[in-house]
Amino acid sequence: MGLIYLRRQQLTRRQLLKISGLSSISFLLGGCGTPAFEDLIGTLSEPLNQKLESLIFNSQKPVPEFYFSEIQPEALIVNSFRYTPIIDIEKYRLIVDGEVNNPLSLSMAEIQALPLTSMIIRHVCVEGWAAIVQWSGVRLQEIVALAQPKNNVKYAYFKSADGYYESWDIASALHPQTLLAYEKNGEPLPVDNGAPLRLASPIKLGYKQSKWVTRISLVSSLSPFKGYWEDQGYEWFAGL
Ligand SMILES: Nc1nc2c(c(=O)[nH]1)N[C@H]1C(S)=C(S)[C@@H](COP(=O)(O)O)O[C@H]1N2
Ligand SMILES: [Mo]
Repeated sequence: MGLIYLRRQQLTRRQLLKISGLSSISFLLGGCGTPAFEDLIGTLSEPLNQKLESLIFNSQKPVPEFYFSEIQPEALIVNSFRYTPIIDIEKYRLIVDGEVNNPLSLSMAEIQALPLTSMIIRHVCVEGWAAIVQWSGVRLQEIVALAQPKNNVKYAYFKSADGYYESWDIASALHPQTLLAYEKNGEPLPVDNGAPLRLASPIKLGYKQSKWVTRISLVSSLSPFKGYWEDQGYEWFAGL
């Protein structure tokens, strides 16, 4: 039994029902103890498959972080290849699909009910600038675990509302400091920096850190389209 399993036990039944798309109303109407209900809770409480779980626990060394006093609030330069998309927060859903047993469609309220992680890291852009930033949000591994990926999952694709796209190796996606952030430097994430939800991680270059993420697809192989900048010749792994 791993940490993921333990941490997921902290979610209340109500949260599990909400996240899995069943309201408490349908739960009441269906009645407690129906096979469907027990199946659902059984599925959601199962540990993450062994391969991905061992990735999380064995090979993921945390990157040292910075002090609060080292944050550089003016240094993060907005870098958008196109326009800033307009996203209606009420209608916004993060879709998680692909090779998973439990596809997800999560509202921001559901995402913000998950455990909050905060980190102070350096963002590095290939164009020659860097910034120490505090990001807060949910660990991507938390969301991946809820989706119950199959054993053959090797990559995560990220689709953004501005047409940007990215792909990551699954080990990097499951790193404990790879977050889906909704706060920057202690404030709600500004729209230009990717609100409502963006990737943030100290292990990858800036162009891997998709802003305005709307869909995560967990897949077993890479398509010829690996990422907006990668498809123009930039390195795919882009590790720091
Ligand atoms: N959707 C989307 N995400 C993106 C980009 C983009 O153009 N669109 N640019 C990337 C690049 S090159 C960098 S350096 C960072 C910049 O993040 P910031 O604009 O919050 O500083 O976002 C990355 N994520
Ligand atoms: Mo960048």
